[in-house]
Amino acid sequence: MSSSRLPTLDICFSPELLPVFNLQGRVAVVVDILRATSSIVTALAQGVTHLVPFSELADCQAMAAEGYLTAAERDGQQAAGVDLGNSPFGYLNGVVPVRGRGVAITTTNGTRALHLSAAAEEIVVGAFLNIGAVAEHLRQVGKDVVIVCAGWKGNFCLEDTLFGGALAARLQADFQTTDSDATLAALDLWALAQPDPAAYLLKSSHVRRLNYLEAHKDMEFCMRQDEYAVVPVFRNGQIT
Ligand code: 3SL
Repeated sequence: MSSSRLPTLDICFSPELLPVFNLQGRVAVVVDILRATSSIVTALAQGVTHLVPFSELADCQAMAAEGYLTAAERDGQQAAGVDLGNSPFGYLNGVVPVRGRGVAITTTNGTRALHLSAAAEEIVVGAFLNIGAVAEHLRQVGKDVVIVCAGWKGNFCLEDTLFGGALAARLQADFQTTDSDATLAALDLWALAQPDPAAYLLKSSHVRRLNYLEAHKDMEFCMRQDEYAVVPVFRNGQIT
């Protein structure tokens, strides 16, 4: 009798829960829909050569001396003394030419989640903008997957969980998605958010935070699916 089994797909709702996950031998899909991973995906799709994620603002700022563009967000706003904030439109509006440049980046939650996923066999950067490309990559790799939601300052958030549900829905035929209550809950949330997930997300705390910061158009952009085919991978300190 064959012992083949489908690879598993689990969801870690917050980086604070990572200690109860074993990432060894697994692919981590790190997601911060609003807005770090959406911006990273956009940056690479617009010709940025690579990004270097930092936890500390000062370390990110110091990379300007090495010829890097610097991108930094704290509490939703662009930090002082850097070239870019955390809006994907920073890579699209042409104000700062980005093609062919390396970017040093630090954000409140997204870059932290990337570093905390270091034990994984591979760390993939996921967003709605590249969800189809990420799904296809995971099918090809065929290993167990943990979706790591960046959340907000350690808390659960709706937008990253919605992404987890959307990715699980796309992979249901190829992955075991019914063993984990977290995955089941995310699938249910994704179903509940239909037919208009962006409209559903209007109730989330981070969208209210971004509305206050007049970044509503960022939210609408970050909820677009399959805009880009890039599959960014974080290895050896760089996202390429
Ligand atoms: O925390 C983060 O990593 C950011 O994505 C937050 S914000 O969307 O820029 O406010």
